[in-house]
Amino acid sequence: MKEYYPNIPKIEYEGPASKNILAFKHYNKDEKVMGKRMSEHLKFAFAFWHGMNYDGTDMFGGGTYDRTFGQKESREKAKARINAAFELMQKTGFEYFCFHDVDICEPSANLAELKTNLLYITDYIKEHMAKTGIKLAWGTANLFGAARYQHGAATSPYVESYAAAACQVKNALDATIKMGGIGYTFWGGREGYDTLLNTNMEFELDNLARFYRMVIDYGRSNGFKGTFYIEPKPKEPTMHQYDFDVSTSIAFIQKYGFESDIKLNIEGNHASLAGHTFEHEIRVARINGLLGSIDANHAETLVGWDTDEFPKDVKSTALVMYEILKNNGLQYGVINFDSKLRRPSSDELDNAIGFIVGMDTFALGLKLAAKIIEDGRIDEFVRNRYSGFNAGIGEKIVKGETNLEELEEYALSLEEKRLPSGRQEYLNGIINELMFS
Ligand code: XLS
Ligand code: NI
Ligand code: NI
Repeated sequence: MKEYYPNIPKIEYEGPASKNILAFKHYNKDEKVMGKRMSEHLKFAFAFWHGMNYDGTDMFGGGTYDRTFGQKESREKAKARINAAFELMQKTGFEYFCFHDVDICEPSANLAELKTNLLYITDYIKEHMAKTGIKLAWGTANLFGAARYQHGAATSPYVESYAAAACQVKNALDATIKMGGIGYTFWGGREGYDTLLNTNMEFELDNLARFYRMVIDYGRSNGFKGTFYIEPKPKEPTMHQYDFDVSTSIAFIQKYGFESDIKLNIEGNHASLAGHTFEHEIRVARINGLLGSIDANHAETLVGWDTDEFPKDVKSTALVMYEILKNNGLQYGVINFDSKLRRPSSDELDNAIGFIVGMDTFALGLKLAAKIIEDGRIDEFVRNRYSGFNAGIGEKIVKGETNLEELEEYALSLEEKRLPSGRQEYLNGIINELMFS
């Protein structure tokens, strides 16, 4: 078979001293961290859309990066893209991938063609999966690119758009089931509004829930045992998106009773767009038992939109991996990479390097998170901070054995005193110390 990336060798672990950019310095897949292999902690999934399709186009100009794979727009090009993707995944060591329906096949003039194209290309992908052992993490449908979704898909005021979305999701879910995916993602790119002046929010949300119910029922009755995920994002492309952040999405999941089927797929860049840290969003999902999967792309926070960068901030990945370790791993998902090329990064090596550096950043984060937990000072500090609730009146509060009268009596018996320090300076110092020890 033709080699698409002759300049990219199989990426091996060479250790921290290596100066070879086409090598892992920290991601050593068989190395054990807290009793588990790195590759079990870090189930990396390769995202097709930016990984193989994005060509650098932005609001101000066209593509800068060659995504033709030596072909003209056609089925041959779609197949070449799949060949190239599997070559890149094998060379960089990805064990999973994820896709939008439209990413993996040639452009389709209508829904019927998309269905046919998807059936064809998924047969083709399955051959690659069988040969390489690479697995499907999750699939999804692109319900935001086509003009038919200009007012939304499952929240559109138009039945035609709603039905089209149902058709596309049915076929994308069939494709996911066919390729053995462990998840299916709902990302509501156009599920929201641009102005409340033309929007019946209550009706749109009820309709969205009816949509998800139909998708879940269809999936379950067709053998899908995996997890459905909502991927929260507050805005872009719409002014306000209904899956604003993890808390908002949990309220939706709970209101409509989807707890046993839907969990969250949390993206770092979407967290910052919502005014949160990545670790905050994961914490909220984790403490509510709804952590599903991770979309690991990172924000360039100063620009204020979804840049979908490769992860490069070790402190952030450490705090993310800390949450994941506290969750006993991602029980229902993977860490997908949506590492979009920078528009000026127009060389074929840049894509591979983005993935390598992203994986290394997560490996460093994992090691640092393990150190934080093994060191124990931060966890101990947090435990001690709440120790007043372990005995006496505090314990009675926790057990629900007290009331306002008793608390008033207790409060009135106290002398005003200075409270202990929150010690952020000390705690951040510990992280720096562990990072460089
Ligand atoms: C866009 C989203 C999208 C989802 C999958 O902002 O991140 O790429 O991950 O539809
Ligand atoms: Ni995403
Ligand atoms: Ni995104």
